[in-house]
Amino acid sequence: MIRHIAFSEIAAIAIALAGPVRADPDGQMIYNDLCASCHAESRLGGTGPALIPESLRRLRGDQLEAVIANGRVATQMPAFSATLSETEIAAVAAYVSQPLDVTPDWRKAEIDATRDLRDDYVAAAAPVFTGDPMNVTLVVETGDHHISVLDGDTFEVLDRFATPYAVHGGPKFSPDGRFVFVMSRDGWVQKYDIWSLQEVGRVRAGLNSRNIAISHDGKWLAVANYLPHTFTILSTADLSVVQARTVTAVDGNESRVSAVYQAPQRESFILALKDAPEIWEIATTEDAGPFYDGFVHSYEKGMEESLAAEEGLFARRRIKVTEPLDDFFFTPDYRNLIGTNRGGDKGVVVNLIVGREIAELPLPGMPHLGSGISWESKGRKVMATPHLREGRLSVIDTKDWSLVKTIETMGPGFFLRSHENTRFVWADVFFGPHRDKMHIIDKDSLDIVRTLDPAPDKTVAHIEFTRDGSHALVSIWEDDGAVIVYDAKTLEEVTRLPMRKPSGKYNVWNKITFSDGTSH
Ligand code: DHE
Repeated sequence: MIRHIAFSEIAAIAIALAGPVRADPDGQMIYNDLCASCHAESRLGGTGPALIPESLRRLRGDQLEAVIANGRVATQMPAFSATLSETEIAAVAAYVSQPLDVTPDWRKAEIDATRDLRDDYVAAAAPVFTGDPMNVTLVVETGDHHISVLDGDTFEVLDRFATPYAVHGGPKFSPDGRFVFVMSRDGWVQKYDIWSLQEVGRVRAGLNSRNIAISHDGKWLAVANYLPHTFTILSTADLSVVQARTVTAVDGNESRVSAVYQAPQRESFILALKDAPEIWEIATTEDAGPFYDGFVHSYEKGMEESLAAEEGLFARRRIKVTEPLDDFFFTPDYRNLIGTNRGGDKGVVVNLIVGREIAELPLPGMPHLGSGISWESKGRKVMATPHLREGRLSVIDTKDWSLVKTIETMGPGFFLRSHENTRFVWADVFFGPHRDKMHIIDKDSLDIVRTLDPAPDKTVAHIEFTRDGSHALVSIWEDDGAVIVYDAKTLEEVTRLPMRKPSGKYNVWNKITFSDGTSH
């Protein structure tokens, strides 16, 4: 007699023939066992950085797996290749790449709870070093998350202090040049006293942040956040939270903030909204009236009510644009900004006084307007921007917005710098086979007059000048890197200071005076 075999029996036989079943490794379980003690079970970071897609996006291809397998030099991150199999590493990588189920609240209470003011901080009555405090230059060393404080005359390292993990963007100085504020991609803001050479404290103002800006009077610090969709305003005095404001566009949807800038003459902050065709201006003065006159006309009919101007300190003004704009360059008078669209193929000029777009420029190849600088060239004010996807610099007349010249370079660059006391503009070649080159451009002829080759096969990038413009400091952007000091006139090397993957460098005087030739 033939017996009918049930499907479950067939499945059982098939499994038995195939041998023992291997369950897929559980990434979350491994994470909780091995990673959570440093990165927190919430994945929002602890002694280690946050492990969420917003902060991991910069690791491309299999870089995330490679970090888990091999660890990170000069950090507490160990190598797990001996403990975990390749599939287990892949499972952990997949787990931390998933968005959080719920974005935690990160408002005043949560932020204030992270505020950590140093007990051992003593405010010095005068600088504790003999050099010129206005000629101090900070070097961000991303190799081991430190900042070196350099005397700009002797190039002596006055102090080297630990920063939060992954500092990004320019540190911001108080208007008197005494304090500096530094921000990390995980949203930590650190306050450091240059006179005392001591950290004052830190606070976590966002979960994933972009940059910071200080108000014209030095009282407030704005933090642009991707996560949550807020900008945070801190008191610079004690890092307490004044506001953590959700960024809600006219259509009711929330937006990330891709950057915040100080507009000193306007006594305001300008916010670039990543996901909405709006720019926000936030007053940093009680007397916010004049900024808000006459802007409602630039909005579509029927929206006036939701756009009604706010008044007083931190009043918001919305400026409507055709599409979301990122990465701003400001003219030195802060009347106009140039932003780029998502496609990265054009620049849009927005006049901040009338609150609308006034011109469009063809800028294909992803202009990096945030690195744009301006200078006087043959009697006219020009600005130049590198392009992240093309080996060229676009030079634009800031009066009529015409393209003055396209300077062909040896590859796409990231940063530009000049100074009022030099004839030259320095431009790096950040990407591609010529990343070890540095172009020197004549401010008037707009020709490349020299190409430096200071460290063959190494990335050479980002430039800063001393206060008087006599020397230019350039990073060899490598783990065993250096800052090279050049005589800005002869273009000869003066000295080389060993540093751990130095990135940006920031001179106190050039920054607080908005020196011509620095990006803001
Ligand atoms: Fe930056 C400044 C945005 C990737 C190093 N970067 C800025 C600013 C913005 C910005 C909006 C101006 C803020 C300020 O200084 O207040 N950066 C972006 C991006 O959107 C981009 C392309 C992608 C991202 O992941 O955020 C990006 N930036 C990088 C890097 O990969 C760099 C080279 C290495 C790093 O540290 O992450 C880098 N960005 C810098 C530096 C500055 C900066 C050093 C300050 C330059 C200055 O001279 O002021």
